[in-house]
Amino acid sequence: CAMDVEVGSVRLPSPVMTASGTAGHGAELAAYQDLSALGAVVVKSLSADPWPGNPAPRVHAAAAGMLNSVGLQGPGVAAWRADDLPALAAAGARVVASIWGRSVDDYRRAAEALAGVGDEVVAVEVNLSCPNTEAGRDLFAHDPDATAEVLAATVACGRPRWAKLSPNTPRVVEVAGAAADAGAEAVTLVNTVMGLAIDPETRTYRLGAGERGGGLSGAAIHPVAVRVVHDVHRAHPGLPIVGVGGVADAATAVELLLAGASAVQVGTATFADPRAPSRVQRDLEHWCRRRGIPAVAELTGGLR
Ligand code: RRO
Repeated sequence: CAMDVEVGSVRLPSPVMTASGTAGHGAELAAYQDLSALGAVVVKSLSADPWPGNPAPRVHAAAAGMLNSVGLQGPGVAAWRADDLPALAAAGARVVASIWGRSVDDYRRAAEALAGVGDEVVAVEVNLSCPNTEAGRDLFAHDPDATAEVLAATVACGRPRWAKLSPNTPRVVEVAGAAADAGAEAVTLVNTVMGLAIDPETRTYRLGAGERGGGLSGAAIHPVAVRVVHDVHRAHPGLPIVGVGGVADAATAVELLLAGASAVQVGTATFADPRAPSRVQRDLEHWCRRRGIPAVAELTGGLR
């Protein structure tokens, strides 16, 4: 089964990549799999400046998924280029740099700081949808105009841009259209679902972010991701989609592909098994081969 896919103008040897936030800022997963064999490695969102993130605890294991309130901790784009990117390049990974900002100007500066980056960076994922910000519910990805403004401000990165959008709004289909109109080559669907966990014994919030809760990921949100990918694909059939949310094996990956995704990202599954991205890739290849499917790309939007 041919495993290569295209996400807009970006050609990848496999549709399976890591999800932002799960592979760290660099080559943390290199000890567990050949990063060059994955479709791409998407690094944790970087801002123009270093950022300390939220107080601990930052993760909580929920019944069917995981809550996180990391709060965008990171070294900033320039330090990442100097300290982390070389190991990814040495591992032969295709890198997707994820960027974020607390203002349009922050996004602009993060994009400018990526200008002239090496060819190993094949795309830039513009994260408009982190639920763990001071802005809380007022995310860029909840508003088509704010989304368009950020995309207009990030051209200077010089790479195809994928807009990472939020499932926490009924306007996600409209926002995806606005992102495409403003220059996004693809959309990554979806970021985490806003959640909250309370400790019954201490009667306190489980996560250090307190009342701001955290983002729910993993098995619990897989059907949410399938729904959003499906609805965006129906409304914007020409817009490439990277599907993410609860991908843990071939079946969960294939669901997102059939719903309209051209590629998928593996996130939460990596915390239980750091080899999850390469395992899903192998599982997907076997799944296709057993069914005589000649090319994984033909699954995209193949829902009957
Ligand atoms: O760092 C985080 O808290 C975080 C980010 Br940037 C994001 O996009 N999604 C998420 O669940 N957590």
